[in-house]
Amino acid sequence: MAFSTFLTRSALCGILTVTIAACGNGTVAETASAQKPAENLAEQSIAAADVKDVGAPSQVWGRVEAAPINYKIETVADDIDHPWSLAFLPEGGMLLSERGGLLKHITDDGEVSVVKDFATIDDAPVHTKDRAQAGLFDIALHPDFADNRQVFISYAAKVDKGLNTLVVRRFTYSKDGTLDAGQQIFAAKPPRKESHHYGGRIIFPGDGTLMIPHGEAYNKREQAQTLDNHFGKILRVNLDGSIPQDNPFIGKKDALPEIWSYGHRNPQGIILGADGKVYENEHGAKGGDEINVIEPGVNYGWPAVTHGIDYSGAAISPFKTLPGMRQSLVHFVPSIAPAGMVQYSGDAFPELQGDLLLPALALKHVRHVEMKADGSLGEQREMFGELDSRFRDVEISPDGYIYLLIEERNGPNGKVVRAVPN
Ligand SMILES: [Ca+2]
Repeated sequence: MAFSTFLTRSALCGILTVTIAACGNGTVAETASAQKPAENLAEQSIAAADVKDVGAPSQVWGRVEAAPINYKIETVADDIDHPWSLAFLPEGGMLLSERGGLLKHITDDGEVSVVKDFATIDDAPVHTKDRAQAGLFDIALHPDFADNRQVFISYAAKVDKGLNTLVVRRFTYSKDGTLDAGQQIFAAKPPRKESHHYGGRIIFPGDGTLMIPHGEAYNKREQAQTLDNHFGKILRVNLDGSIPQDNPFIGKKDALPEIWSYGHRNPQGIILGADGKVYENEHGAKGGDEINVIEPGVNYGWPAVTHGIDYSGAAISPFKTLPGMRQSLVHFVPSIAPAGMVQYSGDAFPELQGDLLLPALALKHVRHVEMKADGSLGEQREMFGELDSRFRDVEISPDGYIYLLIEERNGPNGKVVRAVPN
């Protein structure tokens, strides 16, 4: 069957050549109070010269206007239980992960089939927990996938004694649609009992390695500041799981050699930018979500430095900056809960070229962040707010269409939709 197509409010707006915000959407209407960026520069009282290695002051962004681009939304697949990640196959079709543990295949015509149930992996079955964050996470096709058919998949795996941990496993995905038994190349240390804050996304940073952000398990935030564990770290390993000899803490006493950067809370989006830098976003607590540029050996501050407060309203730290702890590029107040990130590249929406798109869970939109040629971040807009959905992931297809993974918070009725030019 072909993709079903329906016009959304935004598509109608497109026909009328007006912005989504002018169409009376309740969520976007709240942006009437959006502040302009010039009024939003945070921490102007902090002189960068007074502190070491903090970078420029972090910009704060609140609710913003809707992006005035023209598109229509098409449903790709529905009845998807907590979709988490999507990867486009060179032969057409795509692989999709469901947090509940199923890896699925979707044809270009929208037919869905199960490739593998990760509960059946004998030596490391998937750990899932209703209404928590554990399960099957990211799918990353090897940069030479078309030749070697290797795919890397991250997930929470069961470990002895009721514990679990983030693992990455390397598989071969055959052209006949089967996945081999695979081989585990990474397991975060030590394992945990918690089912929150895994990070979970993985990328190839372009140097023959794999980068693996790992969250601080919610309850282990102090450990994000010590190097003898993997909580609140971005890890970097070779594709066979061995340690790259240029990792920054090799040979340092009491430091794990996989660590690339530290002081992270719950990294969610990570990309290799077109400028060759690694950009990451992470959940703060209340009001502390961040976008960072990731560099080796750098301390990104959590929980000693944060722009957020705890969900209870309690302070987490009195410090928004400290010597030796890098400031984010931007932070979000209120938190948008970014769940991924892409840098747009494609022909379908030339007005988005080179910009960042962040799917947001809590504030139910996709945040469009302008990225300038020098890597600095400019204006922001909200997209797809009229869908009133929790966006788990956003991916760009080879033809430049914007694929959106939408989840139902406590139910199985998620879906994959795509935005195409109107
Ligand atoms: Ca930080």
